[in-house]
Amino acid sequence: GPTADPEDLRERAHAALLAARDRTNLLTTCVEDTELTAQHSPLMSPLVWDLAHIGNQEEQWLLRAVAGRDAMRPEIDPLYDAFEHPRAERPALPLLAPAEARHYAAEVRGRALDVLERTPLRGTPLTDAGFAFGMIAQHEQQHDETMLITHQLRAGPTALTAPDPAPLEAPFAGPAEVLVPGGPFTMGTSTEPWALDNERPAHHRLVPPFFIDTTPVTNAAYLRFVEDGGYDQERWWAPEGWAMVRQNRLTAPLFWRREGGQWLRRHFGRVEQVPPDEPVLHVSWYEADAFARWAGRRLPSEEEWEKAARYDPSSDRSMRYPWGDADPTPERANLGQRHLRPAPAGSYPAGESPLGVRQLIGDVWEWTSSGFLPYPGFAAFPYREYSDVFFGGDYKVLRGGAFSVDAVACRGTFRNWDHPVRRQIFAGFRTARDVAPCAGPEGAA
Ligand code: AVJ
Ligand code: FE
Repeated sequence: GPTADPEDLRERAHAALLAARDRTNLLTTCVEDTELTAQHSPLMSPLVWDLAHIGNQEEQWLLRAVAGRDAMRPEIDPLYDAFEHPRAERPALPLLAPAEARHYAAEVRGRALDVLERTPLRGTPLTDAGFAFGMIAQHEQQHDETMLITHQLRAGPTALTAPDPAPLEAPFAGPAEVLVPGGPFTMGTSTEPWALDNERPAHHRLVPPFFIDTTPVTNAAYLRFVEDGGYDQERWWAPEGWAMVRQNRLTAPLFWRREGGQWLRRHFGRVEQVPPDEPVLHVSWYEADAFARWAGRRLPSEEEWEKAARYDPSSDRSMRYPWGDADPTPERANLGQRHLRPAPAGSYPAGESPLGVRQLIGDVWEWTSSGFLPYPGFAAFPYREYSDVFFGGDYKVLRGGAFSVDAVACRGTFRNWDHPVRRQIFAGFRTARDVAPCAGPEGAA
């Protein structure tokens, strides 16, 4: 659970930094160096950019901001400033070569661990409870997830392997949806030591009662939408979503194709049948929104999602996770790239919420209906470019993390966001409805 003991937090920060670097090393050594500098997709940076950017952010925050050191290589800062160069242009920059990037990141890390050992973890906002160290471990893990997306987009045989999640022992037999009672709940946090600025502060929200799916929407369910002509019918789509479908001639989620009467998908370098029981993956917000409308339902709002994930009716309070305040474990959630895919819908009974909602944490990011906005009382910290500059833009909020997300960067309060057209991220969704049934064309439950 959360702790205020600085020595425990120092130990946690140390472990989180080492775990992030192990993952970074795996993602950047499992392919040849020539693959690190290649552009695998115009949507992504070359892997070697992420690697040096990880080191550069760590240098800026842990060596310069926390420890007051001078820049090691001031001339490279602009190359690794995400706002200076769009991803598509990064391969053409005079980037550090793979060996140099590794050396730079390792040198920064050696010094950062030294800073972690010597820094009192109370007294300044940046170092209180080890915040800056936790923030940098989360930042590295976020870029590790970004690099995992690049691996999924990369052509050729996969360079990564992991065991598949366990199959369901029996088909999930619980109810399809769960009623979340109306009333106030506490959204966001003011106590989670490493929560990022956009998760703060804790505040009350009044949420009317609603129904939410017990599990994420499966490939089998999504396929019914596809086969019902969902991508041919304007009526299910938001106007911008319909334009996206027409312009790009979309017929199914990213990486899917139909062949010989079967639906196949390319998943980490292998072609496989679309697994019917797995949560749907690689859909844009527009596709999630259209599916929900076709089903006579809607996406949950961000506050509905968080209430479903954190509210405990028996104690009338918000917990850190659906299962309580304890940290994630492999029994509770599919996180941390232990698997390279989501587990079948209905998995992880040990991770369910008090109301019985499953897989809110891990497996697939879940699109919500909400735009990315600050909470009342928001204060940008420690830099405006993490969250503040994105508020009110063309972004939708995603919640809950995915198999690709490390536990250090995943909480009941954690907020992710992306453009509603994005499909390469590890995103799926679940649906919701008002208690008074929506008058959907297919008829609500
Ligand atoms: C929170 C995932 C949207 O990757 O763009 C990484 C995280 N911010 N470096 C992103 C982030 C700065 C961010 N997301
Ligand atoms: Fe970054």
